Amino acid sequence: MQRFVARIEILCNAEKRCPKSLGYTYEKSMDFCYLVHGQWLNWFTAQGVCAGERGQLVKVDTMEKLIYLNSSVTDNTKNYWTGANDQVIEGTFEWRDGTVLANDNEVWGLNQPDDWGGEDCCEIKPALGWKIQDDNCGSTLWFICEYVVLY
Ligand SMILES: [Ca+2]
Ligand SMILES: [Ca+2]
Repeated sequence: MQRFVARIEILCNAEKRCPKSLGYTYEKSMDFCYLVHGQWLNWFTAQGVCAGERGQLVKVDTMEKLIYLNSSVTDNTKNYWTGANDQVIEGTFEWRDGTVLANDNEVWGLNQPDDWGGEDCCEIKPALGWKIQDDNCGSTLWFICEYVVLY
């Protein structure tokens, strides 16, 4: 019973734990805490910035979350790093938590992923219908961090 009560308290505090002082926004419907960074960084450096904020590059594995993010990322001239990458196994895109982004997930843009010229990191690309594609990890893009509540 003690453990159950503690768990409920932590869940209720998820919003409170979202670091709004760093500029993060909390979206209650998805229990989602995120920040769009307007800095041009390669994927690795961007992931490091997110980790420094106790987060990770954003996980966007549902259309609901992609559409929500697109409504808050209004600059359609920028592409935005997400966490998915196939650096470990070519063609298998994983998020930071080890889950896989299936190649038939509807968040992928048309004809993506295509590994064009060796692309291992995924971005949200407005010019591609606001969907996801793989890009060169060394490209410098804006990026989105997701705060991870550690239970
Ligand atoms: Ca690749
Ligand atoms: Ca691509």
